Amino acid sequence: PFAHVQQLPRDPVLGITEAFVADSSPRKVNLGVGVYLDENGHVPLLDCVQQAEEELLRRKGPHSYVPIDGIAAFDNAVASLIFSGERPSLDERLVTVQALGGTGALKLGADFLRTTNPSARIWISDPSWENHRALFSAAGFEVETYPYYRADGGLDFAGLIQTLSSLPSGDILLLHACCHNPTGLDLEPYQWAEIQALAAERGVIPFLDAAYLGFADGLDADRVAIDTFAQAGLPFLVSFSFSKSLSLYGERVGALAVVTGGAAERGPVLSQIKRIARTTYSSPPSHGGATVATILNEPGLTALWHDELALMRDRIKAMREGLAERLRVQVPDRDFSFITRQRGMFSYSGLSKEAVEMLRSRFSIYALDSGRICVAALNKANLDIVAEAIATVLRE
Ligand code: PLP
Ligand code: TYF
Repeated sequence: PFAHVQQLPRDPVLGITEAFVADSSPRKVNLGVGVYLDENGHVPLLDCVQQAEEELLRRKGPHSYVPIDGIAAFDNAVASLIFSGERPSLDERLVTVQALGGTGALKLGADFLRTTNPSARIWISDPSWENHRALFSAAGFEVETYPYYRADGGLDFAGLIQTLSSLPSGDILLLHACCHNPTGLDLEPYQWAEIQALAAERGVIPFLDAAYLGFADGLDADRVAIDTFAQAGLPFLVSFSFSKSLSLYGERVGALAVVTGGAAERGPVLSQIKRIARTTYSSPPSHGGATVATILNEPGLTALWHDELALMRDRIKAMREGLAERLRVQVPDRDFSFITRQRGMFSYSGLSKEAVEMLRSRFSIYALDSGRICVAALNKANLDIVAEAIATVLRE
């Protein structure tokens, strides 16, 4: 019955990791996937996570079902994390549900919006995380793009605004809350304000994807986009991921928050999202949610998390500086200062597809075809190797 089934291409990001795993070179470096690695090249187990897990183990709780919309203590703490000081003003019309990572949150949001706005289109940045297009297409949406990255490495804000000015009411605008994937280019506070005002005028629904909160300037500073929309008090959605900020990738823990139009909308919206969850996976897994709830509800563990997040953030910045400095010395005719201005885990390096192929075949260094590299996978041991390899392919 499956003879007619077509072979699909690999995920452009996860496919690179498959090729990396198959490479036998001892010097191989994976700068493809967006995963934070510590100075020793390992995915860290954060102390705050370990302590929370030990506490959960001591409690010897049974593995019962979690409510459809997630662990209440998780949903409550995450709403405060996402909206911080703006939460009290939103609370009576806010819906926050535990989701299976940031991807699961996006999928819940996509399926929900598809039922409420069946004729809407969704607008994503050009370029964006590859899975945005795939996920919203799979949910039945027509996916369009708005200009974002300019060929000169700058941000095409005028193009973004021009597109937004033409959108019909009900269309959805997907924005990266901070640490844009893949470009590392974020909007300035005044630009967020302008987008918010224009989206409100057009009746466009903003959907903020927050997968890297805390990786640019810290949790509070990185909330600028969320705060801007929250202060306006109009409906919008936030998808949140703990994969990177708590290094909980495999636990699949995230959340979808929907700021509805008013208290009367809260119950109906929650019921729709619960229907989607129930018919997709019934209820979320408990371990990741319980771990996060423990960390966020114990001030000592929360403080420890903030420290550990700062260490990850600072290490990434040091790696950016190290890479930019080495390239400046080795390729003096090119400007690499953009590497230190970009934010988050990625650098859109400007490497051509041919250069990326050469990095892979000659040096076993894996980047995305788009030239995106994950600077969070650099460390003191591979920095010289990577910089020299990039300098070599750029000179050819
Ligand atoms: N959104 C963006 C922009 C991402 O880069 C990622 C990366 O993983 C996700 C969402 C998905 O997060 P998760 O891995 O928690 O599903
Ligand atoms: O962009 C990245 O590398 C991360 C990890 O389907 C990722 O966001 C990549 C692809 C994917 C899921 C996660």
